[in-house]
Amino acid sequence: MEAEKARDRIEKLRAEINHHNYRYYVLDDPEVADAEYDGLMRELKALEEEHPRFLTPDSPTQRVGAAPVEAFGVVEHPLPLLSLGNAFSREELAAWYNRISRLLDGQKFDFACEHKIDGLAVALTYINGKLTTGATRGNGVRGEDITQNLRTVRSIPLSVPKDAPPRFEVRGEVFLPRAGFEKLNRERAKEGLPLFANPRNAAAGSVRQLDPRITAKRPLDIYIYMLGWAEGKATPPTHWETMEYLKSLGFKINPNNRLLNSIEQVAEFHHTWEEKRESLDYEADGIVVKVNRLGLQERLGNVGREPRWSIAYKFAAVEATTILKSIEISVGRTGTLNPYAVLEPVSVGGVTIKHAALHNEDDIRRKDIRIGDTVIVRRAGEVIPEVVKPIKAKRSGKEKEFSLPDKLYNRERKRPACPVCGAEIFRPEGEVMYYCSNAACPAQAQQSIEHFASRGAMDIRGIGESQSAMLLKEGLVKDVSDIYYLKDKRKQLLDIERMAELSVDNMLNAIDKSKNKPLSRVIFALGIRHVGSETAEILARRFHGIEALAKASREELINIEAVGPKIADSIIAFFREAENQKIIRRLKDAGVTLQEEVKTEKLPLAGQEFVVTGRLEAFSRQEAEARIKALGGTAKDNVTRKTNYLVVGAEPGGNKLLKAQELGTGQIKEEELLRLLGQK
Ligand code: 5U1
Repeated sequence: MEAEKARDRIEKLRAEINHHNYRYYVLDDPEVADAEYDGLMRELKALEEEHPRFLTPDSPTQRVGAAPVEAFGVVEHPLPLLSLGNAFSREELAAWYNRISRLLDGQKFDFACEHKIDGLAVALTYINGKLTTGATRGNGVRGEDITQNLRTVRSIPLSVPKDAPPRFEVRGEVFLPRAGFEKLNRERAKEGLPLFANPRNAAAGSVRQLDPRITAKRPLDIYIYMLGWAEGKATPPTHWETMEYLKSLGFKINPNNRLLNSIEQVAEFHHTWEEKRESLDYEADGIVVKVNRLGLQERLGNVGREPRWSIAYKFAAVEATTILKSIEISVGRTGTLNPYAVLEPVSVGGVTIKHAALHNEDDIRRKDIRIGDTVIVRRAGEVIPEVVKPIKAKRSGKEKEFSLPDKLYNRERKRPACPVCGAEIFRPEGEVMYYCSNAACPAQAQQSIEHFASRGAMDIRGIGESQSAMLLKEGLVKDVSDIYYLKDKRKQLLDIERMAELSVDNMLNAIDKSKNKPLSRVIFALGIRHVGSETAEILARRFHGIEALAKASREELINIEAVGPKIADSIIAFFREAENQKIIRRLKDAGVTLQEEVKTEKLPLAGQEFVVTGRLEAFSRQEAEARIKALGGTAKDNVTRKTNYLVVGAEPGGNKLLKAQELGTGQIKEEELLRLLGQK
């Protein structure tokens, strides 16, 4: 066929196939028989083979999967993907509702309710009508680039209509329907391959395949659950209308979603689906409740990494009964002595459980849990399984009560002792945990060192569990800073049994290389309580250096969107500790990156502080803040003397306006902001 004609036919065929894909995979309502669809696909493939220059990545023929990759790239999310707080009971739901009602001054509002699907959260970016990036949630700030894999998911549109916003991102949950999961496991059983424990693991395993052709063979599906951000076109003012809008663009939206107008209806929705959840073709572990109006969502904002305007109201967790064989104690990184249950292995909702949390001694006593008891264990979502309660009716009389000091009684020392270092244990007044009294306890030091060197932190290959233990035992390190002085102890390292010259040199090289890891990694590696990798990134971006972070006031810290009082207090306590100050000094002397160059001076909004209030037309508030930051400015939640501009959108919050008037802060409209951002 001549080129011109072939191109026209290719375009027609693609449009027709995309339409049938949409009918089949999104609406679940096909218009043509399989044979007819296959015929169209065959014709398109043949034409693309004949005219390869007309092949494009968004062609429906490309859903079979691109070539394998060696590793996934990293995608920085322009706006973090938030996680959700949980409610486990009607009371906790009511407490959430009362809290936000108070914050909204008693104003009435609607709720959008959806199933919380147990799958894998992803973000899909569309630019000029085409799917350009698909990424995992990762730590919320950075995810993995799995675009090629997501292209194979038939219900993800590869292109959207021309009238869609020129740039936008949607977020959703990729999952494996139960039927697909069972079929996949049947096939794997036939091939003698290990089976997936549950649909979630199977979905995650399928999406994170380095070979997209394998992903293409898995019957993955998606429901889109929110618009992340959009630019260049106004989008609707409520979540519900946004979902309708996304549906009109071809995205798959869960037909079980409901718009409800009272908290009683929300509870009813939860109750109905808790009873009927087995009838769903996907696994759901609860419902997600969202305040419908986006303006109100913005007013409520986030606390830490969780939005105040949404909550996951979980279904009752999956439970099983088993025998509690013993209670053992592990020593945490902060010296806590953590009791945990050793169980007769049991399958709970498809996952085999051998250990479960027991929290603390008071909890064990309150629940009257005894060694030898038949117990109920519960697994809810991602959290560590826990022992719920004993079944007292099954007792034989031989069960033993547990006491932590008795368990840790050391005959030689004639007192309870830390199971790792033998030091005294203590329980501070008013606290539920026992602690090891030895700040240099190898368990603490060892876990700190392991964490410091781990892949997500300083990524020092060659320092893992056994090497950390060995370095401590030999007295070559006492804390994490000593790692950087090991190069002076090469001879001692070589003297150690099992340390070959090559592995010593590899380790020393890896240590040297790690000095250049970005500041965010160092902050995470320090192991400050409650500071995960995501918070560490945010802190690094905000402070650019350890010294500035160490000097930050509680108020300054709390004002950062991702930092709540718990994290702020933990950061302050960490830097107040003399031992930690010494570690920081030694890291600095060794040349570890503790300061990052601030490049913002040359950026147009450097030194300018913005607060946004109300709804903006061109983009969401979060997106506006991200763009301000990208140009070197800062964006804050509250107006203070330091604020340069209050950006006033539609339905602005009264408090911010009042404060700005009181302080004489400059107020600008969205148009002016667009100009400052160079978009007008
Ligand atoms: N259905 C649904 N799942 N889900 C998960 N909606 C939804 N929303 C989420 C998450 C984490 O987060 C937003 C509320 C921020």
